[in-house]
Amino acid sequence: MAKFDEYFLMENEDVIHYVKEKTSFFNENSALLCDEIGDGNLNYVYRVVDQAGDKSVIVKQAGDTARISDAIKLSTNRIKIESDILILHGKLAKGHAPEVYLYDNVMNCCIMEDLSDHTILREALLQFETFPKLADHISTFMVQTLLPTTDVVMDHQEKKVNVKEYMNPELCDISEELVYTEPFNDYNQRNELFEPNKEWIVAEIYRDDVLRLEAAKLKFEFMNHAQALIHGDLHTGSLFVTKESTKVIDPEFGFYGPIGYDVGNIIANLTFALIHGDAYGKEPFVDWAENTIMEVVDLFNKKFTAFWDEHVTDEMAKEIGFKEWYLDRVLSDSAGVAGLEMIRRIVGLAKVKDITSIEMEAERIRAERICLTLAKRFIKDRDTFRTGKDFITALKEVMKKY
Ligand code: SR1
Ligand code: MG
Repeated sequence: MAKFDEYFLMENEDVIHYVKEKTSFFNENSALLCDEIGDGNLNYVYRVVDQAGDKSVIVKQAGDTARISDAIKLSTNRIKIESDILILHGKLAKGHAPEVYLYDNVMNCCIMEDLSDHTILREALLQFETFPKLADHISTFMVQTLLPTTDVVMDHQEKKVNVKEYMNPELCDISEELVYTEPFNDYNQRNELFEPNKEWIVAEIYRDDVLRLEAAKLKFEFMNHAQALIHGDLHTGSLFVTKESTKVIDPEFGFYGPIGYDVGNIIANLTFALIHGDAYGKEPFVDWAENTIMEVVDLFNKKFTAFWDEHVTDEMAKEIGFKEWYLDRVLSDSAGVAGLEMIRRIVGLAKVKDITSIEMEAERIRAERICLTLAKRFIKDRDTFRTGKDFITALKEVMKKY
């Protein structure tokens, strides 16, 4: 039996042989180097580089447990979902997804374009770098990948086939637990609270009955609203950027869910970057982040409306007022999800560096309290957030309070 006819978790050397055997990307005799470069929670990511030339590829392989914990058992099928969605995103939002060269359902891996001329957005934001085209790019990406996969635009029978195709029960379960449940009750006892904020969080999050009820409503929205094929994990660690280009990676959490899940994740993670900038007194960066959040929401609204007008196919969706009603719901969900993401990244297991890297204790206490207070408003008052200004006004009011 040939080496790659049966699944095993590869080491660096295996990955080099694998790429040579499965592709003609490199010359037969090229001296290749391979490094594990992944810092994600679930998969193993390798970069294979030709030492002589400037060619390189990325190999991503799924293990049967999460990279961060053997206790989290996962189906290796997630790489199929990821590859399929990346290919679809490449078609729907041209230039905003890496090219997939090969998907392998035996080794549960895919080989894709190396984006090493780009940097991970979260890392760049932590250095207070700014990206003038980010809001334009990410709003285009969301509208062009989300709306075409809804019943508004797509043939309804094909859409139902897609809903089945993209069932992603195990990864959805991670989000249902980590985003929608544990931050509110710690029932799996794996939340990690920043000690100086512990009592405050217990009082403000665990003991807020109204908040927990609204989170429960949003949880069932996430599980039961097969609205569009969403990315499912659209945070700043899933974006690769240069000043001129934005590429979206890692759609392994993709499934048919509410559009607001993607929009809300972007809003929340840009807010983390802003709060991090504020903690370090980086005013120009904070101004840029504020404008970017505002533009993301406003451009999303504008492009969503234009795309709808041009592409709507469902006869009832053409009724006067329906588009506005539908978009209002998307925006409420987006605000609600932004709030949930902000709570879970501070209270729950999976944190973000934007907050954990704040070294001065007083600043971290303040940053967490700003995020959590704002998050509660996003969730409880989610029906009042419609424009970029609505989000930024709330943010400024909360920041002033602390
Ligand atoms: C166990 S996975 C933890 C988190 O990492 C992923 O990027 C998702 O955001 C998930 O919730
Ligand atoms: Mg990821």
